[in-house]
Amino acid sequence: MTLELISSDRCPFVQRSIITLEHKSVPYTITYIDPYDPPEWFSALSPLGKVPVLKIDDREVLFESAVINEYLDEITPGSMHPADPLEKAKNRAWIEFGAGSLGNTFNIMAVESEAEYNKVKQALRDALERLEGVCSDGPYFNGEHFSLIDTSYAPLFIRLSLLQEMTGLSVMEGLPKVTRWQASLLALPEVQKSRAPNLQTRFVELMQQKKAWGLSLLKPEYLP
Ligand SMILES: N[C@@H](CCC(=O)N[C@@H](CS)C(=O)NCC(=O)O)C(=O)O
Repeated sequence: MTLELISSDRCPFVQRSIITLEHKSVPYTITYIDPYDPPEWFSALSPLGKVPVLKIDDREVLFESAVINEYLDEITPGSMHPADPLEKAKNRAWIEFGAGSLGNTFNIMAVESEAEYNKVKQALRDALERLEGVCSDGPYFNGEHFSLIDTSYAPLFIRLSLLQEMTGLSVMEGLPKVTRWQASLLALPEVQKSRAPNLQTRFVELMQQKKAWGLSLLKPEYLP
Protein backbone atom coordinates (compact mmCIF):
# COMPACT_ATOMS: atom_id res chain seq x y z
CA MET A 1 0.00 0.00 0.00
CA THR A 2 1.25 3.52 -0.80
CA LEU A 3 0.14 6.55 1.16
CA GLU A 4 0.61 10.12 -0.01
CA LEU A 5 -0.34 13.00 2.28
CA ILE A 6 -1.22 16.20 0.46
CA SER A 7 -0.20 18.96 2.81
CA SER A 8 0.64 22.56 3.52
CA ASP A 9 3.59 23.45 5.73
CA ARG A 10 1.54 25.86 7.88
CA CYS A 11 -1.52 23.66 8.41
CA PRO A 12 -2.16 22.30 11.92
CA PHE A 13 -4.73 19.82 10.61
CA VAL A 14 -2.06 18.24 8.41
CA GLN A 15 0.13 17.92 11.49
CA ARG A 16 -2.53 15.76 13.17
CA SER A 17 -2.09 13.18 10.41
CA ILE A 18 1.70 13.42 10.30
CA ILE A 19 1.85 12.69 14.04
CA THR A 20 -0.35 9.61 13.61
CA LEU A 21 1.69 8.37 10.62
CA GLU A 22 4.93 8.87 12.55
CA HIS A 23 3.61 7.38 15.78
CA LYS A 24 2.45 4.27 13.95
CA SER A 25 5.68 4.13 11.87
CA VAL A 26 3.69 4.03 8.63
CA PRO A 27 5.70 4.74 5.45
CA TYR A 28 4.30 7.70 3.52
CA THR A 29 5.25 10.46 1.13
CA ILE A 30 4.29 14.08 1.53
CA THR A 31 3.37 16.57 -1.19
CA TYR A 32 3.15 20.25 -0.32
CA ILE A 33 0.70 22.61 -2.01
CA ASP A 34 -0.72 26.03 -1.19
CA PRO A 35 -4.38 25.23 -0.38
CA TYR A 36 -5.29 28.91 -0.88
CA ASP A 37 -3.86 28.85 -4.42
CA PRO A 38 -4.20 25.18 -5.27
CA PRO A 39 -3.10 23.42 -8.44
CA GLU A 40 -5.95 22.20 -10.64
CA TRP A 41 -5.35 18.55 -9.82
CA PHE A 42 -5.92 19.31 -6.13
CA SER A 43 -9.25 21.05 -6.72
CA ALA A 44 -10.38 17.99 -8.67
CA LEU A 45 -9.22 15.67 -5.89
CA SER A 46 -10.40 17.40 -2.73
CA PRO A 47 -14.18 17.79 -2.23
CA LEU A 48 -13.73 20.56 0.36
CA GLY A 49 -10.61 22.08 -1.21
CA LYS A 50 -8.73 21.64 2.07
CA VAL A 51 -5.62 19.84 3.22
CA PRO A 52 -4.89 17.26 4.49
CA VAL A 53 -5.89 14.77 1.83
CA LEU A 54 -4.63 11.21 1.95
CA LYS A 55 -4.15 9.37 -1.34
CA ILE A 56 -4.18 5.61 -1.00
CA ASP A 57 -2.50 3.53 -3.71
CA ASP A 58 -2.87 6.52 -6.02
CA ARG A 59 -6.51 5.51 -6.36
CA GLU A 60 -8.61 6.30 -3.28
CA VAL A 61 -8.84 9.68 -1.58
CA LEU A 62 -9.64 10.49 2.05
CA PHE A 63 -10.20 13.96 3.44
CA GLU A 64 -10.78 15.45 6.95
CA SER A 65 -7.92 15.01 9.40
CA ALA A 66 -9.96 13.22 12.08
CA VAL A 67 -11.23 10.69 9.52
CA ILE A 68 -7.75 10.17 8.03
CA ASN A 69 -6.42 9.55 11.53
CA GLU A 70 -9.06 6.95 12.37
CA TYR A 71 -8.34 5.15 9.10
CA LEU A 72 -4.58 5.16 9.75
CA ASP A 73 -5.19 3.86 13.25
CA GLU A 74 -7.46 1.07 12.06
CA ILE A 75 -5.11 -0.25 9.35
CA THR A 76 -2.17 -0.51 11.76
CA PRO A 77 -1.58 -2.59 14.89
CA GLY A 78 -2.70 -1.18 18.24
CA SER A 79 -5.59 1.20 18.83
CA MET A 80 -5.12 4.88 19.58
CA HIS A 81 -8.69 5.23 20.82
CA PRO A 82 -10.10 4.16 24.20
CA ALA A 83 -11.75 0.71 23.98
CA ASP A 84 -14.85 1.79 25.91
CA PRO A 85 -17.50 3.09 23.45
CA LEU A 86 -18.53 6.03 25.64
CA GLU A 87 -14.92 7.10 26.27
CA LYS A 88 -14.20 6.77 22.54
CA ALA A 89 -17.25 8.89 21.67
CA LYS A 90 -16.19 11.50 24.22
CA ASN A 91 -12.68 11.59 22.72
CA ARG A 92 -14.20 12.13 19.27
CA ALA A 93 -16.33 14.98 20.59
CA TRP A 94 -13.33 16.69 22.21
CA ILE A 95 -11.32 16.21 19.01
CA GLU A 96 -14.03 18.16 17.21
CA PHE A 97 -13.99 20.77 19.98
CA GLY A 98 -10.25 21.32 19.37
CA ALA A 99 -10.78 22.39 15.75
CA GLY A 100 -12.17 25.76 16.90
CA SER A 101 -9.04 26.53 18.89
CA LEU A 102 -6.83 25.52 15.97
CA GLY A 103 -8.75 28.04 13.88
CA ASN A 104 -8.24 30.62 16.63
CA THR A 105 -4.44 30.19 16.56
CA PHE A 106 -4.77 31.35 12.93
CA ASN A 107 -7.22 34.13 13.83
CA ILE A 108 -5.02 35.53 16.56
CA MET A 109 -2.28 36.03 13.94
CA ALA A 110 -4.69 37.55 11.44
CA VAL A 111 -7.03 39.97 13.22
CA GLU A 112 -6.36 43.66 12.68
CA SER A 113 -7.47 45.28 15.93
CA GLU A 114 -6.63 44.94 19.60
CA ALA A 115 -10.33 44.36 20.43
CA GLU A 116 -10.55 41.44 17.98
CA TYR A 117 -7.23 40.09 19.26
CA ASN A 118 -8.50 40.11 22.86
CA LYS A 119 -11.71 38.39 21.80
CA VAL A 120 -9.80 35.56 20.12
CA LYS A 121 -7.42 35.30 23.08
CA GLN A 122 -10.39 34.98 25.45
CA ALA A 123 -11.93 32.26 23.25
CA LEU A 124 -8.65 30.32 23.42
CA ARG A 125 -8.54 30.74 27.19
CA ASP A 126 -12.17 29.62 27.59
CA ALA A 127 -11.47 26.48 25.54
CA LEU A 128 -8.37 25.65 27.60
CA GLU A 129 -10.33 26.09 30.84
CA ARG A 130 -12.91 23.62 29.59
CA LEU A 131 -10.16 21.17 28.65
CA GLU A 132 -8.67 21.52 32.14
CA GLY A 133 -11.96 20.13 33.45
CA VAL A 134 -11.89 17.00 31.29
CA CYS A 135 -8.27 15.97 30.73
CA SER A 136 -6.45 13.49 32.98
CA ASP A 137 -3.65 14.21 35.45
CA GLY A 138 -1.25 13.20 32.68
CA PRO A 139 0.83 12.59 30.87
CA TYR A 140 -1.79 12.49 28.09
CA PHE A 141 -5.47 13.39 27.72
CA ASN A 142 -6.62 9.88 28.68
CA GLY A 143 -3.78 9.18 31.14
CA GLU A 144 -0.91 6.84 30.30
CA HIS A 145 -2.05 6.01 26.76
CA PHE A 146 -1.10 8.30 23.84
CA SER A 147 -4.30 8.55 21.80
CA LEU A 148 -5.73 10.10 18.65
CA ILE A 149 -7.03 12.98 20.75
CA ASP A 150 -3.41 13.79 21.66
CA THR A 151 -2.44 13.93 17.97
CA SER A 152 -5.29 16.41 17.49
CA TYR A 153 -4.24 18.80 20.25
CA ALA A 154 -0.45 18.66 19.77
CA PRO A 155 -0.57 21.19 16.87
CA LEU A 156 -2.54 23.57 19.10
CA PHE A 157 0.04 23.31 21.88
CA ILE A 158 2.90 23.83 19.41
CA ARG A 159 1.24 27.04 18.22
CA LEU A 160 0.44 28.31 21.70
CA SER A 161 4.01 27.71 22.80
CA LEU A 162 5.44 29.42 19.69
CA LEU A 163 3.12 32.39 20.11
CA GLN A 164 4.13 32.64 23.76
CA GLU A 165 7.81 32.62 22.73
CA MET A 166 7.32 35.10 19.87
CA THR A 167 4.70 37.49 21.25
CA GLY A 168 4.39 36.77 24.99
CA LEU A 169 0.87 35.31 24.56
CA SER A 170 -0.10 33.74 27.87
CA VAL A 171 -3.26 31.67 28.13
CA MET A 172 -2.14 28.71 30.24
CA GLU A 173 -1.78 30.21 33.74
CA GLY A 174 -3.50 28.33 36.53
CA LEU A 175 -4.24 25.33 34.32
CA PRO A 176 -1.93 22.61 35.70
CA LYS A 177 -3.41 19.63 33.86
CA VAL A 178 -3.40 21.31 30.46
CA THR A 179 0.11 22.66 31.10
CA ARG A 180 1.33 19.13 31.93
CA TRP A 181 -0.44 17.73 28.88
CA GLN A 182 1.21 20.34 26.66
CA ALA A 183 4.68 19.55 28.05
CA SER A 184 4.20 15.80 27.53
CA LEU A 185 3.12 16.29 23.92
CA LEU A 186 5.84 18.79 23.00
CA ALA A 187 8.48 16.34 24.25
CA LEU A 188 7.47 13.62 21.78
CA PRO A 189 9.66 13.11 18.67
CA GLU A 190 6.64 12.51 16.40
CA VAL A 191 5.18 15.84 17.52
CA GLN A 192 8.44 17.70 16.92
CA LYS A 193 8.81 16.02 13.53
CA SER A 194 5.33 17.16 12.46
CA ARG A 195 6.30 20.81 12.82
CA ALA A 196 7.66 22.57 9.74
CA PRO A 197 11.14 23.89 10.59
CA ASN A 198 10.23 27.32 9.20
CA LEU A 199 6.99 27.68 11.18
CA GLN A 200 8.13 30.84 13.01
CA THR A 201 8.99 32.54 9.72
CA ARG A 202 5.69 31.44 8.21
CA PHE A 203 3.81 32.93 11.19
CA VAL A 204 5.56 36.28 10.75
CA GLU A 205 4.76 36.18 7.01
CA LEU A 206 1.11 35.52 7.82
CA MET A 207 0.94 38.40 10.31
CA GLN A 208 2.56 40.75 7.81
CA GLN A 209 0.27 39.65 5.01
CA LYS A 210 -2.81 40.21 7.21
CA LYS A 211 -1.42 43.45 8.70
CA ALA A 212 -2.25 41.81 12.01
CA TRP A 213 -2.44 43.70 15.29
CA GLY A 214 -0.36 40.88 16.81
CA LEU A 215 2.68 42.20 14.90
CA SER A 216 2.93 44.94 17.53
CA LEU A 217 3.55 42.23 20.15
CA LEU A 218 6.32 40.51 18.20
CA LYS A 219 9.60 40.44 20.15
CA PRO A 220 12.44 42.26 18.33
CA GLU A 221 14.37 39.06 17.56
CA TYR A 222 11.44 37.84 15.46
CA LEU A 223 10.93 41.06 13.53
CA PRO A 224 11.64 40.59 9.83
N1 LIG B 1 -11.80 20.11 9.02
C1 LIG B 1 -10.61 20.07 8.19
C2 LIG B 1 -9.92 21.41 8.24
C3 LIG B 1 -8.74 21.49 7.29
C4 LIG B 1 -8.36 22.93 6.98
O1 LIG B 1 -9.01 23.88 7.41
N2 LIG B 1 -7.29 23.09 6.14
C5 LIG B 1 -6.93 24.42 5.70
C6 LIG B 1 -5.41 24.68 5.85
S1 LIG B 1 -4.94 24.60 7.55
C7 LIG B 1 -7.20 24.53 4.21
O2 LIG B 1 -6.84 23.65 3.45
N3 LIG B 1 -7.84 25.63 3.80
C8 LIG B 1 -8.06 25.92 2.41
C9 LIG B 1 -9.36 26.61 2.20
O3 LIG B 1 -10.14 26.77 3.16
O4 LIG B 1 -9.60 27.01 1.05
C10 LIG B 1 -9.70 18.92 8.67
O5 LIG B 1 -9.73 18.61 9.88
O6 LIG B 1 -9.00 18.32 7.84
